[in-house]
Amino acid sequence: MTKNGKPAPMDPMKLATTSPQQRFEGAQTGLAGRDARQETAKTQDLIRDSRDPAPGMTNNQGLGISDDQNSLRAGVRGPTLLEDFQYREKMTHFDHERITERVVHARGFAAHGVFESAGDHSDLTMANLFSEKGKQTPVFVRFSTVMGSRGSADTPRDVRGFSVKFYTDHGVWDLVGNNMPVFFIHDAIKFPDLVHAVKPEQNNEIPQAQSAHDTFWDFASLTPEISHMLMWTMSDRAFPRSFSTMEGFGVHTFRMVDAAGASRFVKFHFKPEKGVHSLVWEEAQKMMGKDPDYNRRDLFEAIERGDFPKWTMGVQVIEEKDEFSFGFDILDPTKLIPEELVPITPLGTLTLNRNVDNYFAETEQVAFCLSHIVPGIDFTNDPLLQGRLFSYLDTQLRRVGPNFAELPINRPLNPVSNNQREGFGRITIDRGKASYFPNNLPGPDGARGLPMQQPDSPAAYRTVFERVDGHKIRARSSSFDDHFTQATMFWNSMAGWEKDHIVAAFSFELNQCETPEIRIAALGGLIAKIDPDLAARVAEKLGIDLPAAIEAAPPPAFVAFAKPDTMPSGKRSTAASPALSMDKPADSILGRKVAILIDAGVDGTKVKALKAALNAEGAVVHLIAAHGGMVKAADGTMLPVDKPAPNASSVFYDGVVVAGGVDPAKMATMGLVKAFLAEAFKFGKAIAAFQEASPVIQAANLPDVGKNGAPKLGVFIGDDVTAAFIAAMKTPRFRNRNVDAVAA
Ligand code: HDE
Repeated sequence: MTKNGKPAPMDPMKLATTSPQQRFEGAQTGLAGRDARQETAKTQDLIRDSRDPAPGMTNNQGLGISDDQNSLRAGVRGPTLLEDFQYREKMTHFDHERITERVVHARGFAAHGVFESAGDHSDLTMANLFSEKGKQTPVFVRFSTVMGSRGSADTPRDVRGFSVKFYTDHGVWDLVGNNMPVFFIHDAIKFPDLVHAVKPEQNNEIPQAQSAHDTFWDFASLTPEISHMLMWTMSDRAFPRSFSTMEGFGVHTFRMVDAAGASRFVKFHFKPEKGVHSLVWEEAQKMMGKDPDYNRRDLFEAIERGDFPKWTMGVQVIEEKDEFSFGFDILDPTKLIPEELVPITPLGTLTLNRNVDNYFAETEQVAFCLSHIVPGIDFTNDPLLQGRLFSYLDTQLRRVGPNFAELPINRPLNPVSNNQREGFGRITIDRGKASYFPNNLPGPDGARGLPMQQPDSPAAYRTVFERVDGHKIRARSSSFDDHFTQATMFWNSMAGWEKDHIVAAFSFELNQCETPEIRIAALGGLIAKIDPDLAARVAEKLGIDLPAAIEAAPPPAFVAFAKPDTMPSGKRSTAASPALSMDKPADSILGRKVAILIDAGVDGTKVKALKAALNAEGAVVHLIAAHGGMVKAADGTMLPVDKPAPNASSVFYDGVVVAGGVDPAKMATMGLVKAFLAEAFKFGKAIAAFQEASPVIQAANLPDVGKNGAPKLGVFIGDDVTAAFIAAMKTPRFRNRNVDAVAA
């Protein structure tokens, strides 16, 4: 351990000169007697190697630096000398600091954690991380937006990446998923088109991180397979309240394989402990300006204060005999399997418990590849999955370089041994003469012929034995030709307010398009085929005649489908799947944020009691005043202000309490306070006020809220509002307010 209590970093020289086997064995020694959590902490440290910083400044060659503030000059007012190797090393290193940003998912945020198996799942898979109850496997999880560049905001309307790197005993497994269970397209060959369409337009690089523009909707209106995914991206799922309140999905159908070689189809799921909650669009828009780092800050702070985000990881299991019984093709990535049809089998818990030490070294350099797989998991012939298998390795070779797997964040914890050699930035010092297989020369330790293939090892990978035959053909299976059934199912599964938000989203997006024909094509060619009510409501907001739009819509782009001999049997169903709706109350207020508005002369005892009660429930409480520093309470105690009002914003909080001050009438005249309350009301949040602060609520003019608040509307005024307020915070939003009347 170092002085500050952090585990001592590994010695870089030791890392370079010890073999992976030695490193691995080193990691295993001294573990006896420790509990599983310590063991995971230890393995997490292996992912954490860094240079031990020396107290004295040196250059990259270890040369001591006497003055880092002045360049070497010819005379104090003269030119800088070319001889200044110290300046040149520092500046050229700086000039090379950036690596290319990811072509999609450029903006990301990640944390370390652990997966703990809930039991022995060897009946399903031989993947060793699921082999026994309590078994812990270190993980690194990166969340991301898709469209925006690295410097964009956290809360645009977009899909969120949910990538999990499991450092298993049998190698690294990357499950590179999203927060939505389906995708825009069937075939990876269309991915560059999709991404070009949604990214900023090529003539002017506008707009950033938005799908609300001509090129995206032009592409979408000609691509009917997109319709189900559009329903997800037009819903509030597209701006999660927190990374810890969003679901994760593997999207494709994968396989799990047991030790006997038997395989089953699976869909991976992560269910958040805190429930699924999202922002609303106006809130998300405001946040992009007020705190573009909202989601990443929330995750970082939660982990720092020990509120570790958790998900239950599970799988939907489909026996091979049931492959064709769903009415859609389970290899089609635009389809989900309703949880009501195939419930989720829980496998264990994913917990994030440690922030990165260095964003670049870890979050930026982490290289996820769908092809990083472990024994017990296998791929299917989903054409999107097959295409991704190629793209991820290719992109990491370009972005991070051929030795990306040697970086601490990407290295497996178990030994690596093969004949791959050299390339930019090679860290391993490969010893001995032979770098080929087979060989019969002695290696560094005298043994001959290493490394050997491992035909009998349970740690060695074997692809599932599957017979595949067919014509060489550029065509899609006819079992992929149903584009609308599940889009309609999604619409049917939504609560009234969720439908309202989807209508508003389609309308907003299409009204942003500059070319009228694109609006007509999307409405008549796509939305009209999902649901007539949805289409009529969007048509009204666009000011377009629906029957005329249906008439005028261009045909979709040509796609070759095979003749319908591969159609699975089973009934297509648009019946609602309740699991898709977010209209559910929360079990707790863990991690929820509350603003308490205070002014000089406030009842400090009541404020402290309320804060303590909220903290006890796991909520985060900020005291907000007109200024920073301290506020003097009525009893003379000083209350520290967490945020001055101009730096805070109602949209950052899930609930607000007006505690008031000696002069509520003064507070009632403050525009910032009124705006704070109006926004909280508009976005359906719980609101409360101490009795003495009721004039402030009156002055905010919240529709239908009388003198004593309006409990049904989620507004409470009284001497003790604590219990009512906490209960109200579990209602994600109060939808019964007349929000159209609120100017916010
Ligand atoms: Fe990706 N995707 N993708 N994608 N994807 C990338 O890899 C790609 C797809 C996803 O946190 C890239 O390292 C193709 C589906 C996530 O670092 C790239 C296709 C799903 C991340 C790439 C897809 C995803 C990526 C860009 C169509 C959900 C962020 C940078 C066949 C199941 C990973 C990189 C991270 C990143 C290609 C479609 C999720 C270019 C070709 C479907 C979460 O390789």
